[in-house]
Amino acid sequence: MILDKSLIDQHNSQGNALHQKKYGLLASLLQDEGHQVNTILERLAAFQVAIPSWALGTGGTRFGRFAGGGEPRSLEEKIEDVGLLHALNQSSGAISLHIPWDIPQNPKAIQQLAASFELKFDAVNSNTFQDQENQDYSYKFGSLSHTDKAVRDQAIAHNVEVIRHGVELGSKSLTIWLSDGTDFPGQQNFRRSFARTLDSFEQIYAQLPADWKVFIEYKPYEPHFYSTVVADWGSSLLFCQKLGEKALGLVDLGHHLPNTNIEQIVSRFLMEGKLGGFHFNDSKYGDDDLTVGAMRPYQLFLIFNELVDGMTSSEIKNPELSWMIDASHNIKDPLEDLMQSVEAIMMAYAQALIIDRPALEKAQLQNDATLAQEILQNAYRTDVRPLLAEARLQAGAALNPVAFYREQKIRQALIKQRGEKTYSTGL
Ligand code: AOS
Ligand code: ZN
Ligand code: ZN
Ligand code: ZN
Repeated sequence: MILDKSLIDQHNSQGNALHQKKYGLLASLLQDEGHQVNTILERLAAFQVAIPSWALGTGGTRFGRFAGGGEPRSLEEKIEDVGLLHALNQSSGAISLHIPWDIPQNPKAIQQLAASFELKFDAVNSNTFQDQENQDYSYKFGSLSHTDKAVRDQAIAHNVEVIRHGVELGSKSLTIWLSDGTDFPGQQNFRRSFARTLDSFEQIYAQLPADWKVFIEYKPYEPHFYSTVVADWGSSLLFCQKLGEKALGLVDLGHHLPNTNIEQIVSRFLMEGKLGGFHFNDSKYGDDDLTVGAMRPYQLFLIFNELVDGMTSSEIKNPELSWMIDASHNIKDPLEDLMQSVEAIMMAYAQALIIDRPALEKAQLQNDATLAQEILQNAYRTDVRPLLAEARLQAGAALNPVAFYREQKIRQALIKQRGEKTYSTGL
């Protein structure tokens, strides 16, 4: 589905008077506070969040899945959906693929299609958490950590194949989320599982092209309920440190036990130059994979506070980050959900950009906890949405992407084109 840009212009001119009122007020307040509004707008415009191919269809749970209608039926249609998102917000200029769900049959054509929407390929994801057809060995008892070398070799070969697909498309990184773990105490020896996994990681690492990175994602439980090999940021960092400079940690916001201080983890990774990127989502209980900002927007802001501090401090030497969403749920229109997620991420970023950092540092040195909180919350409680809207307006995107999407009845058009009962591959 190709969007007629003049429809966006029409939408924008209808909303422009109200927007200018809100934006003018905010811009002048920020200016008075000493912020360079144009610099903030430039940074927002440059910020791009990758969309996961598996979030374009409705997800599901082990209890069922409800098809949303008009879901993409192929890799091409997934790219078209992300292209549509990007046209609406100009902030979703990348897609993160998953192998084997997204094997490109004709990589050249796929690359051209993505380029026609100005999309790049972010990290490619491997999958050894499911058994695939025509596969020799099962991953029931693990993959890269398996006790049997033949199973490990098969999982290593899969990851190498994923790198090969990524190279064909111009991706520069591999994300490994290793589901391996145990369900019962005593089932495996922790130390030996770690050693076998490290050996497998090393073999994959050896196959990375010179300009590639590998992201090691951690998760404390699920699908296994007693232990996970890469359970936490400590394990991820350990693997990364042993592997070398191309190996970096990946923080999925849903992969922490309740009330974990994620912003401090982010700070630690940055301090070591070992933060690779994010899987943004939100949750109340566990790996809920809900819309970013739906539950804990303040936590997201505190994470961005660390990120902006890390990106602007000369003491931090961390490679450029991969900003990705990882979402999956049953009830929303996936495209609307992703627009909301991108907006929430941008909001947290914008709020972190307007923190009065010199004043915060001073308050910290003086141990003035009250003032430090005032400074953080002053930024957090600023409604920065007009800034995001202005950045979109200047980039030719829609002032209000969700409203535009509904006005234009885009989902209805997709259903007409693709059918009511479509199932996109994914979780
Ligand atoms: C699983 O819980 C992880 O979050 C993965 O990053 C991700 O959901 C998966 O790789 C998508 O297939
Ligand atoms: Zn994830
Ligand atoms: Zn998650
Ligand atoms: Zn997850």
